[in-house]
Amino acid sequence: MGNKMNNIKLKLMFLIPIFASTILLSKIGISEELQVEMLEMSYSPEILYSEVGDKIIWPKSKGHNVEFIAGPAGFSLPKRSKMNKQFDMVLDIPGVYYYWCTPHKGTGMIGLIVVGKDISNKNEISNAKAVGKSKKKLASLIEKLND
Ligand SMILES: [Cu+2]
Repeated sequence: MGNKMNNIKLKLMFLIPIFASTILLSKIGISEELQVEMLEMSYSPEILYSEVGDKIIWPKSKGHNVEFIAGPAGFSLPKRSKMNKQFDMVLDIPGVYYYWCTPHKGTGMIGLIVVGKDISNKNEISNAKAVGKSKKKLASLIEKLND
């Protein structure tokens, strides 16, 4: 009897960590790392499609940064990123996000991220503030959004 109990305890000691790490691994497995390059005067891609929980990385690029302007309801705007530094962001709310490069917002250096294929807030995004050439650019990016 005592032996049997010890056996069960022993099995649990092995099984619990296996279950826990399986859950952990499957969580890691579904989130990806995606990159947006900061080129001369634009982001690439200008529209990034991601899934909830993906990590988005803007590798450092001289003279550029990332400043979020709008996103879906419940999204609180992060502090704008430092110039010449890599910026990482995990977006957990489905919807369209809009950001620009602080020094180049007037020349059309803006980007959109669509999380979870959800474009239900695209009208709010198209009404968000835009400066100079970014007004036209924002309208054209909104037009390109996939349903
Ligand atoms: Cu820039």
